[in-house]
Amino acid sequence: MALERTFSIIKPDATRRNITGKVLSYIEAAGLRVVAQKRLHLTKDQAEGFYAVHKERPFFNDLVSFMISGPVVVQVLEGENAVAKYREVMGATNPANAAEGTIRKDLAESIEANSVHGSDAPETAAEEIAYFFKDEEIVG
Ligand code: IDP
Repeated sequence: MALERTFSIIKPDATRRNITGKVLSYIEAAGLRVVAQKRLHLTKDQAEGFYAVHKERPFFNDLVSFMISGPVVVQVLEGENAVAKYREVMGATNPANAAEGTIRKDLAESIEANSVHGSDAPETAAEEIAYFFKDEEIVG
């Protein structure tokens, strides 16, 4: 199968607890490679733009506030079936429903502060990667 790329965010609850390396260990154990990575503090505009698809949802304002509450680590992950594989490694949105051994089951704090974001489809992945990275910043 061809290599695929997905977009990941290690969220502020994880940077606050200094467990970005722990999150990364799940990613690498799943056979995904980090081919681009940077730490940044999202602006309100960036966070609102990134989550624009959720702007009518009741949790939108809280989600944006949470995402700008501390630094994040944005990443491009590469591997076979990377989009679906990362969703599997992340686990369900609500850590209470996440499967054993997933990032969210083991590390997340709540349905909002759930430690990681991962693209939900290859098309979304391409858009999300382009939102944060230039082509030359991705080294496969
Ligand atoms: P996903 O991150 O598992 O793809 P989405 O439904 O796309 O889940 O939601 C985006 C993010 O919004 C979640 O990761 C979580 O941080 C937050 N979120 C989703 N549902 C709720 C909720 O019911 N209350 C608070 N925050 C939520």
